[in-house]
Amino acid sequence: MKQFVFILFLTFLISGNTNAQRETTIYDESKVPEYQLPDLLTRFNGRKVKSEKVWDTKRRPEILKVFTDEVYGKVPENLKISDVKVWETSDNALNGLAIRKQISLFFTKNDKNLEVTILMYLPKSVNKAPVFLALNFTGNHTVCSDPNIRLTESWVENNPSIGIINNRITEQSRGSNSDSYPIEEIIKAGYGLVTVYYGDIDPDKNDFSDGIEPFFYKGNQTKPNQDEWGSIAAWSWGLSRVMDYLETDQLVDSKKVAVLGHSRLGKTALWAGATDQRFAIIISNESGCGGAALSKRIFGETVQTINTSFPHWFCDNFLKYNSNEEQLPVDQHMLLALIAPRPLYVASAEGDQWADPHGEFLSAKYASAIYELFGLEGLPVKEMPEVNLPVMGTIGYHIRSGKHHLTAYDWEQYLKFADKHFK
Ligand code: GTR
Repeated sequence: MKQFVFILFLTFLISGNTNAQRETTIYDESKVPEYQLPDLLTRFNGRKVKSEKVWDTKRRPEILKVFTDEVYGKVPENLKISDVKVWETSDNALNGLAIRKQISLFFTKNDKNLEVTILMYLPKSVNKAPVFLALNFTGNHTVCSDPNIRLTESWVENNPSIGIINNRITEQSRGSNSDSYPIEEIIKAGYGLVTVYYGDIDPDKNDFSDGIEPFFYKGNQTKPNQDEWGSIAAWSWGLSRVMDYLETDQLVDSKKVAVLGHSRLGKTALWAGATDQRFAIIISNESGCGGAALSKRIFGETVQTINTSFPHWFCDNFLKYNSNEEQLPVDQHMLLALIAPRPLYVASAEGDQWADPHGEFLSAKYASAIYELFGLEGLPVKEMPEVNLPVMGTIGYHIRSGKHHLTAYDWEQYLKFADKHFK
């Protein structure tokens, strides 16, 4: 009996230790616990995937289903754009360099209305322009100091340093995020920039009473069901609706839309690329946990940390994997593989260990197996490249010096990558 109690006590100590370990963030490569990744080329029934056809018709759909049901959540119903309003088209923007266009998409259902405003800058020199489509964090007017950009009326997270008070923006924040959007360089390279404030689609807070989700509630429902969308899936749904609009706009080449996002919006760009194959290039800037970084590799942010800090980003089913990543039937290299054979760029920053740069790189490396199935080179290297030495195959990757941010350096690489695949 004594022995039994002692063993019980030992078990308690050991499991206590494991949990304690999980509470401290791992930033040391030698402390990463062992993990096993599901094989991309083995179906859940154990059969091997040997052809593009089996990938497209069997393996890809089963992986997409797990990500939908267990990670990001289902879109409950279809909802089309109810109305489009073009506020303006000016061919004299940025000192005559660009066309500026501002359009609102309206979504209406029962007594609910949502307005999502698109800002576009397009090169005058290109007939139907290839574009980068990027959601932004604090309103369209923050991407450029252009006084003609309309101000959003949606909820915005408070930031008194740029005059965002009572969750409303003011003039003070105009242009405040322009270092992340080198619009002139983009235009001079022959591309357009299309941007939308992500909070127009769904305000980024743990509250499902606003944004697009309530449009689909049934009866007394107050939040999505546990396999239904969190905010990431809602934002990427919004990207697809912007794509619906772009397909109708004569100024844009909708076959050449590169969807790009930074951080939580990088996770969103990846999910948009996985769920909507109209996006021709997918770019994830420092998307980290729930984005490009592997979840089963415990380093930096973990499933538990992200679900605790941002309980509204994923579907509730994802909570099952808090400190339990080994039970996840998928990992993020499989999300990247859903983008194949389309070009994909994954970027990390040396000063962004929270996002696990090595885990982002490994994910891109393992996803390469599916690009190879298509006869393409995925990542052109097997080992992580040096800092500031980008590599570009059909999958591109870089780790740059500096912190968690979307920078001009990142854009330089994305423009080269787009040239490589679009021109
Ligand atoms: C962090 C979060 C990351 C990343 C980032 C961002 O706090 O832990 O997953 O998404 O926010 O979006 O800025």
